[in-house]
Amino acid sequence: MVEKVATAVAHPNKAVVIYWVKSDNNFFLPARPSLSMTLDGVDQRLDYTVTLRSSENLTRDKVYISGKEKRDSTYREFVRHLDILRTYAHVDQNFVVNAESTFPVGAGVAGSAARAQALATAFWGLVYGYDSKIDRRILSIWGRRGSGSASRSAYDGWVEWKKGDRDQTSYAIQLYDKDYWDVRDLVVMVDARTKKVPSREGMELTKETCPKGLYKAFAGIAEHHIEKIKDALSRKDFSTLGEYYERENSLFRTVCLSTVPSLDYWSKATHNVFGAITELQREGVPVYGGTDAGPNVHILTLPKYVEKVRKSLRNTDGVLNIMHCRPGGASHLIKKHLIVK
Ligand code: 2P0
Repeated sequence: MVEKVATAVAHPNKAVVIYWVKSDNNFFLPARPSLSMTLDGVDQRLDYTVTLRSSENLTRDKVYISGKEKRDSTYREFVRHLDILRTYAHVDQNFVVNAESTFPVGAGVAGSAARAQALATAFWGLVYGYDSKIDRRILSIWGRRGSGSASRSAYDGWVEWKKGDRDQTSYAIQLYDKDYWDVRDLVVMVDARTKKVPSREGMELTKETCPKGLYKAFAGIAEHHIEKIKDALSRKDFSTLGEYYERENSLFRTVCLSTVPSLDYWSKATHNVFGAITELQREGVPVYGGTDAGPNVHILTLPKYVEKVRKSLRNTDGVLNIMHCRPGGASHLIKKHLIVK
């Protein structure tokens, strides 16, 4: 067998309509549809890069992150995802994975989405070749099996993940490309550490313990929120986009707080940042706040307000730094491979 190599880059995404809880834990089918903006950094790239190398002599997969061999949960996640990809593509060889990221994974921006989509895209390149026409629907499905939110990072710009009811019907579609509307996401970092309860575990807890009526209402309203946001996107109506982003965020927080034990992902600094957002809103600045399953805050705003928002947040207690993001690109293959040293 010939040794083959492929490398892909993928970006994280920020949900404005949130994925939280799986209806199927094997296929990673979501209990509600979601909608996101793929992210890239304005001052610093948000790239997750994966090089996949097949080799005749390997008796098992090997995983290197930034050149260091892993045998921990990250390794197990890569192998679990590779096993699924091998089944889809009828491949039975082992791989060396070499991965690196230009941003901290597990701490504020959806690193798992970028990681799983980079692996899915690299796998495509390795199996079908760089000249093949990429089928984004398949990449979305392949990414989803690694991490649900990775289904959305197959595309640039604004993306909707249809929840579907089986493996082949749960995938994302692109609504608008990254150049359609220059919305900015200021990721206000208040804690760079990995989150207390990982999303996957948190979702399971919610599924088991959140009052059924509350979760049902949260799941049931997603479609309506998606329709409202799609309409806002079509008209580039920022205040409606922001309004529904904030509604989603407060419902998500209610669901997390109503989980047992309560999932309070916020820290004192998170509250301070939301206080600063309220102040800015009072001054008429178009800013809307939300979080992922962690304490860092994603502030949506428009380019001309970025400096004002940054300035006011610099004086907010507990703010470590602010990552300035804009709509980012789709996952893609590159020819500059990472080398295992
Ligand atoms: C989202 N999150 O829609 C929401 C917002 C966290 C809060 O998607 O178990 O890392 O790998 O499918 O994709 C985080 O979930 O979880 C997530 P798995 P994932 O972006």
